[in-house]
This record gives sequence, structure tokens and C-alpha cells, in this order.
Amino acid sequence: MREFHRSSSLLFKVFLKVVLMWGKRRDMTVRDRLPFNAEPPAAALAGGELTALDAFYCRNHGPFPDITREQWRLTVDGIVQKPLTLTYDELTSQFTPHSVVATLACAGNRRAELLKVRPIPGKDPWAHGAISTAEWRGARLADVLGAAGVDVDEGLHVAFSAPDVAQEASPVQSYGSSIPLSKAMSQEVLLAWEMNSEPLPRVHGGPVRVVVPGYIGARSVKWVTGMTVQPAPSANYFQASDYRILPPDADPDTVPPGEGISLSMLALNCDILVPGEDVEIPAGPLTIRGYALAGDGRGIGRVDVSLDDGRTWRQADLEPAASPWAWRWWSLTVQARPGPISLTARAWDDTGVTQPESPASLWNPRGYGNNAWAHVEVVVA
Ligand SMILES: Nc1nc2c(c(=O)[nH]1)N[C@H]1C(S)=C(S)[C@@H](COP(=O)(O)O)O[C@H]1N2
Ligand SMILES: [Mo]
Repeated sequence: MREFHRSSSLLFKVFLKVVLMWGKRRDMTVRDRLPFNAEPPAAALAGGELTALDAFYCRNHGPFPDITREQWRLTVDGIVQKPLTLTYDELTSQFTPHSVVATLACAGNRRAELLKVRPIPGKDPWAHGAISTAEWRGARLADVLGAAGVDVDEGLHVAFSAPDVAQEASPVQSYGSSIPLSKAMSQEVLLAWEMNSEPLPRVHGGPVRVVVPGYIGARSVKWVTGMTVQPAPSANYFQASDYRILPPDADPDTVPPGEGISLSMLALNCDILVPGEDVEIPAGPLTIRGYALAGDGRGIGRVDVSLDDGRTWRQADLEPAASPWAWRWWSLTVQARPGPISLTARAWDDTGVTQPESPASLWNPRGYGNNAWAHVEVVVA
């Protein structure tokens, strides 16, 4: 009986854990339980080109809506000739499906290093893991906008809306954002219903989400139910106020909407994922591995690694890119001698631009867009 109690309460704990983790690995670092925010350990990302669904990071501003495929509708309106309402069956059967391998990166990824420069109250200290890559499959947004009779006009924007309500928004409102119509009409932007050949999980926006490769994750709206073609960017809190690089001396609690630089295209970035921080490493050959990600429409030119804080550099081996929208893996094997080593990496893009050196030079009040040189401190035994 006792045994039974013990094992059933153990089962219950496991069940609870799985429910709380939304099908995620047990070693995810949970930044918030409600809304659910979690990142995988760096080494879990280094496994391969695509991130396994149970390791893919989760970034939410409100509780997830529970929408079945039967209930789901997408309305397309605004400056269109033929406003539309699509069901899940119509979206998936009337439009040709396309697949795109794309990296989703949260603008707050690597905030932990900015926090060491100056505190950023109320924001999660994301380490290396608020970035992941999937093969997304769905209809091209351009095809759906085409069906609604959209005339391509440089000045217009497409605003997305979703039903999840964010208590952190001011005033409280449901999640939304927008992208320029010119980006919306490009081939890589999808209304996705599959992720790594699985139906899009609810935690990642199922039944249908927007995927905007090359832009910050915040623009890839999950559980999307509305699209409006309009003359200006979305007035939603997460477009007009939150995802912006404020000047270092601005007070994020009092700045008016529209202040600061609106984040859209990702900037050149890289990170060191293996070896992990503060792990003991045996002396001898040490393989350093990480990703580099070029900004929207650019490619990676080279990745350099330094073992002496940037005085001298060696070039890493670059693996081929799975797609222009995905991270590119790099590695370098060095001879590790006993003692502490400071590992540094920096990427260059194909326009000859490289990353800024220090997080201090990038610090901003909401802690977004850290693309400083990657740094990991390790101890060789
Ligand atoms: N509806 C909705 N869409 C959303 C969000 C959200 O909170 N609600 N978070 C955004 C942010 S900030 C990011 S980084 C990505 C994260 O997607 P993921 O949770 O599938 O990794 O979704 C974006 N889309
Ligand atoms: Mo994000």
C-alpha cells in the first residue's frame, strides 16, 4: 500500500511536471510559469540544425488560448479589395504549402549579459537559449494577401492580432504586432500550421501562427486570428511601445508610445553553446561550437574565435547554411591547457560588418538586441 502511494504520488508529480512544462524537456530553465516562458540549456540547442520540439524556447506574454482547428478563423481586412475569413480547412487546402527552415530569435535573448552592466527591472534574464530553429510549413502570407486582393504599396503595413491577453501591457490588451507589407509579400513569410513535420503545438501558436524569418521573434504572432492591411505600423503595445531600443537614459515606465528604435530585422549575432559555462573540462583537444546568424537577407562571411579576449583570433569551420533564414553552425578544435580559459567568438557578415565588442556599449533600458561578442568562461582541469 505504502509502495503504491509512493509510486502514485510520484506519477502525479511527473504528470504535473509534464503539464507545467508543456511537453518540454525537464532541464528547461523556466523563467515564468504563467505566462509560460522557458529556455533550453545551451547544449540542447547545439544538437543539430533543427531544434527538437521539446527543447524549442517558449516566449509568452499571456496565457495560451485554446483554439481547436474547427473553431479557428482568420479574418483579412483593411486596405484589401476582397476582405476574407478563412477556416483552417480552407487555409490548408486552398493554398499551396511551402516549407522554410527559419531561426526564431527573441529580442531579449542574451539579456543576462546586459544585466551584468546595469539592472533591467521586470525583464527575464534570458541566457543563451531564447533562440531555436524549426522547419515551418504553411501557406505563404503573400498568397493569402493575394487572395484578398492586396495591391503592393511600399508604405503599407500588415498588422496581426491574436486572442491571448497580456496583463503586462499598458493598457492590458491582447498580443499583436505588424510588419511592412513589402516583407509580408516576400516568399519566406508563412502562416504556419506545422513545425518539424508535426502539427503546430499549442504552446508555439497552434493551430496557426505567423512566421517572419529574419525578423525578431515578437513579429511571428502565434494563434493569429486577424490580419489588417493599414497605412501605419500596429498601435499594439508590443509594436508601439515594448519591442524598442530606448536611449540609455530613458525611463521605460514613462516613455510615450513610438519612442526609441522599433526592432524588426535581426542584427548579426553569434553565440558559443559548447562548452557550457562553468563546466570542468579535461586538458587536451576541446571543440568549441556555436551558431552565427546573419541579419535579414544577409549571409555569414566568417566566424573568429579568440582564447585571449580578442588579442588574437583563429577562424572557425563553418557548416553550410540550411537556409538563408537559419543559423549557421561553426566549430573550432583547440588544445586546452589546464587553468581558466576565456572563450570569445565574433561573426562577420557578407557585407564585411562584424559584431560590437561589449554588452556595455549596447545596454538599453529594456535589454533588447544584445549582439555583442559571445563570451564563455571555462576551467580546464
Ligand atoms: N500571440 C502571441 N504571439 C507571440 C507572442 C505572444 O506572447 N503572443 N510572443 C512573441 C515573442 S516575443 C516571441 S520571441 C515568439 C516566441 O515564439 P515561441 O514561443 O514559439 O518560441 O513568439 C511571438 N509571438
Ligand atoms: Mo520575444
